[in-house]
Amino acid sequence: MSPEDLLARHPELWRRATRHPFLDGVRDGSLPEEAFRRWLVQDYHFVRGLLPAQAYVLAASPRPDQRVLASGLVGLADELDWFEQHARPRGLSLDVAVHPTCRAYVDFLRGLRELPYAAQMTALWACERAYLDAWTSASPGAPAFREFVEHWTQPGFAQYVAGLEACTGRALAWASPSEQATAEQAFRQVAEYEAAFWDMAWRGGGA
Ligand code: HMH
Repeated sequence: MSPEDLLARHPELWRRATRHPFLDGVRDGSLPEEAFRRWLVQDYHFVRGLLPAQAYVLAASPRPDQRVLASGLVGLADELDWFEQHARPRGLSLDVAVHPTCRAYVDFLRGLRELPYAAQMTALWACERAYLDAWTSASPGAPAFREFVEHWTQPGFAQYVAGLEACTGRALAWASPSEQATAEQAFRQVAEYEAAFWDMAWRGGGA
């Protein structure tokens, strides 16, 4: 089982994770500002949770995977600066309650360290691949949102996702059948959390 096999085996789930009226609104400019602001604040909190979760994956990683995971940690720290810089001119406070949908996703990431390494790596890759595919669907984006579309569609980000995919491919190739099943389950959970995250940003509700 490879990362591409996972995508091919769950096309409908992946579509829901990466296609959404929120993203259509980013593309054509019809996205309500309120939904965008809700997404921005909650995504900041998501990345706040992802960074330490990824640090645990790095701690468990084999030697060939260390560079891509470590570079990703630096990238996530940069991304937090970037979110803070975007929140300020919009008058957005980042000091708000974390939405239950975001909290559940972060709790899942925090729990990854209990899983076999192949499942940890699969989840990290799926999470970033989802953003690459989702924002690509919104490309080039209406002027108001273009900078955000560019952030997750630039070649550097696509290369990072490819790096994670290579690590995931190796981990899955080494994994036992039961570890592979756990990895597939983690993939499905990430896709569900991604779909729920867009719903949360779009409608504001849904726990
Ligand atoms: C919800 N998924 C979500 N937010 C993100 N920033 C990423 C994935 C990619 O880092």
